Order: sequence, then C-alpha cells, then structure tokens
Amino acid sequence: MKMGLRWFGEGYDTVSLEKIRQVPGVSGVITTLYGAMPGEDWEKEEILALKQKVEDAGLEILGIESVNVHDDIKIGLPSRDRYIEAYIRTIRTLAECGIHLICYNFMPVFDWTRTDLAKPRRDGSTVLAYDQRVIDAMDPDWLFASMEENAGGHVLPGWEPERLAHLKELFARYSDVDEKKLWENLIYFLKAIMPTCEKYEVKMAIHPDDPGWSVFGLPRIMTSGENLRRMTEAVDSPCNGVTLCTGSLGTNPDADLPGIVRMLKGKIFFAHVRNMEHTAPGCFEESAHLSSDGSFDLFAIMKALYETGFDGVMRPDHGRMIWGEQAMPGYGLYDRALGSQYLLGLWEAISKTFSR
Ligand SMILES: [Mn+2]
Repeated sequence: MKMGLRWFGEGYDTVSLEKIRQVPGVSGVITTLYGAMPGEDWEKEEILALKQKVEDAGLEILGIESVNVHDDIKIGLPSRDRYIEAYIRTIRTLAECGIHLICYNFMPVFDWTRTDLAKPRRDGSTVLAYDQRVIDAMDPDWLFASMEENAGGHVLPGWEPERLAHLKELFARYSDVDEKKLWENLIYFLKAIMPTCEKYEVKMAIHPDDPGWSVFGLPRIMTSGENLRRMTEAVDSPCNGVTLCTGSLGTNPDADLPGIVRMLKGKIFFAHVRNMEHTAPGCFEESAHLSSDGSFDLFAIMKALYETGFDGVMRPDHGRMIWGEQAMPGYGLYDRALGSQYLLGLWEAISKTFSR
C-alpha cells in the first residue's frame, strides 16, 4: 500500500510539495492537469513537466485524479466516439509517462455536491456538509453560484466554471438520459477503452457518486457497493476497477463499508479513506478521520482492506479546516496530514497483528 495526498498542482493548490514531503509515510501525490477540460488530449510535455516537478520534490505521482469524462460520452451522443478516442490517447500518453492509475467518475453535470463548504463543528473547525432539504429548495444555478462564491477564490475540482456556465443547456442535454441509458453509456465507454488499458497496464478506478443518490433529478448509478460490483462484472478486465471512497459510499447510512470492501476484493485499485457524521436523514457533515469523531469504524474498514489483500494507492480524503489554515475547502494540509498518520497507524497495527 502506498499513501499519498491529493495535490492540485502549482498555482492551484495552497499546499506545496515540499510540505507534503514532510508528512511521514506519504510517498507521493495524486494529481492532475488541473486546467485540462474533459475531452482534451493531455500533452506529453505537460505531464512530464508535472512529473519532474513532483520528483524534484522527492515524491512520485501515484495516480491521476481525475481524467474527466466528456459529457457527450455520458449522454451517449454520436460525438462520443471522438471524445473516447481522445481519452484513449490520454491513457496511452500517461502510461508512456509511467503513470498507471486513473480515477474518474461518471456523474452527469455535477461532480461531488455539498451545500455548505465551511460548516462549523463542535471543535471550532469547519467542514464540508450536505443537507438534502437545502438542495430540494434550490435551483442548480444557485447551487453553482454559492459553491463558487464560498470557495474562497479556488476553482473546486469538478466544478469548472467554463463547463458549468451553461447549466440549463447542460441539463437539457441530459433530459433523455435515465439510469438505464447511463449504464449503457458507461459500459460502452469501458468496452472501448479497456483494450488500451490492458495493453499499457493502466488501471481505471471509477469513483462512486457523491452523494450516492440522484441530485436535481439527474440519474446516478455508481451509488452502492452492489452497483460498483455490477460495473466490474459488466466489463470484466484486470484494468476495470474502483476507487473505494468511504465518504461517498457512506453517504448512505445503511452502507456496510467493510462488507463493500470484501465484496469488491481485487477490484479496489485506489482508496479514499475518511469519516463523516450522519446528522439527519439526507444530511451529513464531514468529520476528523478518527472513528470516534464520526459515524464510521475506520479500524474495521482498514482491516477489511488489509485482509482482502489491498495493495493499491490510499489517501486521506477531505479534511477539516483547522488551525486557521486558508486553503481549498476540504484540501488543507493540516487535517489531511493528521488523517494520513491515523490511517498509517491503523495499517501498521493491523499488519503486525493479523495475517492476510
Ligand atoms: Mn473520494
């Protein structure tokens, strides 16, 4: 298992590689070409420059999060083939640069959704939070405007203003896409890219939808462990797997996270491990990683990962904003560094106590 932190790149991230390098046990970053729009070819020179920067800081690129999928692929338009071709070229280019793990998602229009980017916790920290009642009373345009306004000048990952400038149009383009159609379009995409992934040994790790239910009436399908398994079985390939994101899957309070880990044995290429607290039906807020601060049993989750032979890349996920840090919501250094140490501590104890 390799522990990393997500890093958005110079000019986008408030956290420097030099600081990440000083977090014990963190050997690399999960990064991206932050300015790249879905459907664009990634240029080899840019990827190599990014890689050089990371390696000069004594770290490695553990994977890419994300190579975003163009809306035409998710909608299933005839133009999708052109964008799939570009995606395949990017997979090949990344492999040629020595990068073999790609995280992506298949959510229409919006990436992850929150209604509050700085909700105060009992301990005085602030966290990302979600309240379904707020969404139900809101227009998608308002949500986008409030996310942008509250992001403190940061462009939030997956919330590119260029793409979301024409939200009503984008919603209209998805009007014929129901869950069944979205499934078909995902499988079409996977069947098209898997031969290249296998040839170049690039693992594709789909990220579950966050939250794990329909938002603003848009279809969502990567909403449960069962559906993730269905996805891996629909296109059976050693390169077709998942990102185990406990926070996303755990938006469903009934989700059995250690059980999901066991169900997806061998298919988890990348793990986002964090905690959250369920506050009411359809409402949750993020918490410290520690089990006692939220609703999840992090020990049980890490033990299930260990026992099922997990050997991929792991990272702490969104952190609380603490100690006065100014950073992209969820992505400050301090609480993610604390989270990584907790996860590494659990992993060391588990691996010295139990056998695989
Ligand atoms: Mn995640």
